[in-house]
Amino acid sequence: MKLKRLLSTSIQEIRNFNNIPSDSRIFSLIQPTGKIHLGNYLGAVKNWKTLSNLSHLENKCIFGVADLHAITIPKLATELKEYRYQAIASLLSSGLDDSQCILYFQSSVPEHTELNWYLTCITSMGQLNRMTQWKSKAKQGENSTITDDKVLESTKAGLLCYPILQIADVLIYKSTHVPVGDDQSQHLELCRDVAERFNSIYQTDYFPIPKTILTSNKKILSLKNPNKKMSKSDPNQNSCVYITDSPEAIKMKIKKATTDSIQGQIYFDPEERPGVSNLINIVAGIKDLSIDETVNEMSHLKDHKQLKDYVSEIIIEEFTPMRLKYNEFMNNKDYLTSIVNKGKEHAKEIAEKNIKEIRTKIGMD
Ligand code: AQP
Repeated sequence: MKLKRLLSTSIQEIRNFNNIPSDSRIFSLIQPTGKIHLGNYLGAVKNWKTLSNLSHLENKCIFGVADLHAITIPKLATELKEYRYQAIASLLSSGLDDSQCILYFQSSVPEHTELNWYLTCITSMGQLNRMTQWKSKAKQGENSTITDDKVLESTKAGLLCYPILQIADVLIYKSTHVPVGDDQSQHLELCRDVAERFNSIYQTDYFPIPKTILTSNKKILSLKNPNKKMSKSDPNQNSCVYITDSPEAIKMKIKKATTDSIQGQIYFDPEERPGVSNLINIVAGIKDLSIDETVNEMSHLKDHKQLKDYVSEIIIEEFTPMRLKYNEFMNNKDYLTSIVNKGKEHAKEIAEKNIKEIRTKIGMD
């Protein structure tokens, strides 16, 4: 019954953006673990741009860089510092406008970590153990469990517990909508559960139960292995197209993309033709078309080579202006710092007010 209710209310598809109420709070973060790739862009950031451009949602959106999450896999300090700049430059060059939304670094608002602790105290280890993301990040098998001694010893607590920090990220702003890629759906289900538990324990309706906003092309797959998602940390970097890739690099990566041996007409069939379907999905995402409309537009393409040339051109056209802007932003780090400082002030204003109310709810004031 509960599951049925969650499924029917939790997912809001892209075409309903205009129905999002104007008193909503839209929130999402991206990790500074490298530049933005096609998956991040089509699964999340392009949606962020669309949402913050809607006049009724202007200044209702908070987007930022999840730097506290990035250290669940430790990095050198110099590397992290550069990645944080890269992430904010990527968001700006993808079209986010700091006059329409808050752009900030998560770590600059310590209220996230205070709420993280309150929520850690009401989240069960079993729920964390059932999450699948920590298993792939900790390079453990899909069916591995924290109750296995070997897994327990080799898994850092931060990797197991970061979904709770994600929940605190969302709830500290009393967010109502969270636009993310499909890979984050499980964590958002947990978020709704923990928000409901907090409300129930402290006999309040303080936290809204946030909805997930998914794009229709929810998951962009690896170009080299269309059975897994496109990911920055994939050791085979030909699997991933970044917004900063040169036209030559994009052409090369698409040319080497895994497809199939089916000759003739291009059609969409994720089961039989996962590689080709992934390329169609990419074009659909960039052009904001349905899969049927995209396949129609591609009806003149007769073979894999023509398909790949076509896909390369579409991506190059979309990413070239972004790459040029990205380079400009990275050459002006003072400007990037001024953007996140302004974002921090606005985010803190909301978070400070909310954490005071939360302390009162739990008797910590
Ligand atoms: N392949 C994808 N398809 C659709 N959406 C995706 N997202 C990530 N990969 C895909 C969405 O992008 C947003 C920001 O992601 P993130 O950088 O915070 O974390 P991630 O999901 O861990 O991204 P990566 O590339 O897989 O990073 P690594 O390799 O460092 O772990 C999220 O909304 C995510 O859903």
